[in-house]
Amino acid sequence: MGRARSLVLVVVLVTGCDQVFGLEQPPSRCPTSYTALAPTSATSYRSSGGAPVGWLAAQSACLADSTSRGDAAFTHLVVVGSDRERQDLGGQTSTDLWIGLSDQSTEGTFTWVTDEDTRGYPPVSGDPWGAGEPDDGSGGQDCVLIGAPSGGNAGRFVDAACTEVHEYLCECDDHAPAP
Ligand SMILES: [Ca+2]
Ligand SMILES: [Ca+2]
Repeated sequence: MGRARSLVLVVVLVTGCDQVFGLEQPPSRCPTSYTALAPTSATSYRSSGGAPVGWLAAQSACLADSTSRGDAAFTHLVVVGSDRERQDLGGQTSTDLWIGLSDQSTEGTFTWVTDEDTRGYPPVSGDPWGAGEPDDGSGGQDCVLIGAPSGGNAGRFVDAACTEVHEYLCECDDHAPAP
C-alpha cells in the first residue's frame, strides 16, 4: 500500500514539474524514435536517414510509425505550420527533405497532410517558397521539399516531381491525417 502511494506521489510530482515550467510535451504515445527540437515544442520529429524515397513512400513510412500506438498521437510527413517552425526545422536539415505539402488533388492548391489549421501558411507564392517556386516545372511538380542549407533554396519550399527521391521528415502530434 505504501509503495503504491509513493508511486502516485511521484507521478503527481513529475506532472507538476511540467506545469511549473510551462512546457508543452509531445503526445506521450509518440514513438520513442521521435524527439522534440526544443523544450517548448508541442510536437516531435524523426528524420528518415537511410535511402531516399519518393513522396508517397515517405508519407507511408511516417504513417506506419503510429499504427501500433494509441489515440491522440499521429505520425505523418511534417506539417510546417508557421515560419517559426520552418526556421526551427531549418537547422535540422542537411539535405533536401520531403514535407507533408502537395497539390496532387488540385493543381495549384497546396494542402497539408493533416487537419492542422496553418492559417493559410504558406501563401501561394513568395516567402517561404524558393525563387520562382512553386512553378509546377518539368511537366508536373506536385510534391514539396524543404531545401538543404547548402543549396540555392536553403530552408525554402520547392515543388518537385513526386517521383523524385529524397530523405524526409516525419512529425508526431495530435493532428489527424487529412481525409
Ligand atoms: Ca503542381
Ligand atoms: Ca518547382
